[in-house]
Amino acid sequence: MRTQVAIVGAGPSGLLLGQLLHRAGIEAVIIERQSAAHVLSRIRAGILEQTTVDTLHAAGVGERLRRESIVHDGINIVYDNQHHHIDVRKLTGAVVTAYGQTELTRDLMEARGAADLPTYYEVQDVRLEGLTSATPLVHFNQQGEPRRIECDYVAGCDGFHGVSRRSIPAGELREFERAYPFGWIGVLADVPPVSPHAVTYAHHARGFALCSMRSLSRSRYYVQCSSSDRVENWSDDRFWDELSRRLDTKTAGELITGPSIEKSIAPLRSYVAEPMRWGRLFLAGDAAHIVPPTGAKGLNLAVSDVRLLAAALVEHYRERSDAGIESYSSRALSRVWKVERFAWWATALLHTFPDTDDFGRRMQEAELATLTQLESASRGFAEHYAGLAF
Ligand code: RFL
Ligand code: PHB
Repeated sequence: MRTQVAIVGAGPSGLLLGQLLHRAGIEAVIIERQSAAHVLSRIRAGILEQTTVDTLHAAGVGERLRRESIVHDGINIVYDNQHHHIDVRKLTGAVVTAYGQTELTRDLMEARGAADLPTYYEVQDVRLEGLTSATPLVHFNQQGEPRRIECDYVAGCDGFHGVSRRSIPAGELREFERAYPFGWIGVLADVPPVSPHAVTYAHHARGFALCSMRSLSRSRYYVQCSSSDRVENWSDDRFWDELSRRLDTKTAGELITGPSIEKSIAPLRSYVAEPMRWGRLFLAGDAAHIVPPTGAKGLNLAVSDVRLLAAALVEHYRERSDAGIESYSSRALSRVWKVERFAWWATALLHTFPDTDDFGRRMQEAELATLTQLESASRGFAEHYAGLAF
């Protein structure tokens, strides 16, 4: 088959790119390694920046988001048994929105289905060819049948473990990485969130903890755990007990617990691949970069890449100008690195590191006090949390 843009991966990056291209009259085919049900079963992000929300509205998929999301004026920071509020709206004029990645993905899948756009799920053996030629090819198998897409461009939206980034020769790619000596164990439960009007980030000697939500009756909680830990080691009782110990007494007293409906461990990593374009292959979202989830930035960064990429492709097809294509990688990376810095800094601020000495611990406490007591520091945090301008 032939199309203009072949998109590898039907996560939020690939589906949003498909939707933006469709609205601009550009043809795209999406291929995805997993089933649609599997993609929808992955519990991940929950917090959207204003520009992400605006992009979803502009893409015509904002209706349910408008109805069901929860708008937050700010966030809470807990340490030393004290509860602080950073009023993001007052400090920046912007709000943040709680809406699950699962719901956003479902909205995009439904829009794609309603427009009858081609998506191939459960594909295998994806191979990219001719990426520096005028006619790249994407080979794959579906139900044992070999298939091939001829296209003008390939969008690698296939996440950190995808095939796209690995299709760039090693000598052409520079990789930057930082692994952290811990992960997060997350629990989803049908209980009302302990703080429905703001996500709560807690720093504690026992480790970081986070209280978030998917709706007014569904909560998402995380606690820092060892990177070699296993879900089987965490009964629901152990999880709720550990979470309570890391919160301030008042918040812990208000916590409503219940049976988990999902429990998983995520490793924490910072990673950037440069450049984000090689010939006619573009990388977008987690295929090009990973941030630790502390700043709630991964999905938002994926959306900002896709916005830039869609605009570059529209410029190419409508105006016959490749200026956007030529500058895609450098423009995307300039935003990526600032967000990487914020996520790395927030991770260092809020977690307990196994090898930190007494001096390091005092520095962390002083930094938390500065952040919550000095308005210029709170404002800097709020500006990053609400999302950097394009
Ligand atoms: P995805 O979501 O990984 O989707 C990639 C898709 O590509 C498919 N794929 C292939 N398809 C075809 N052929 C191949 N060879 C393929 N290889 C892979 C995969 O099956 C998959 O469907 O990447 P995408 O679209 O770039 O989206 C990125 C986001 O998913 C990610 O950045 C966020 O979830 C990160 N994140 C958060 N981001 C936020 O903005 N706010 C948050 O609050 C937030 N919380 C989180 C997070 C990530 C977490 N985990 C699990 C790492 C919380 C957690 C715990
Ligand atoms: C989430 O709701 O899953 C979530 C919220 C804030 C974060 C990370 C994850 O920083």
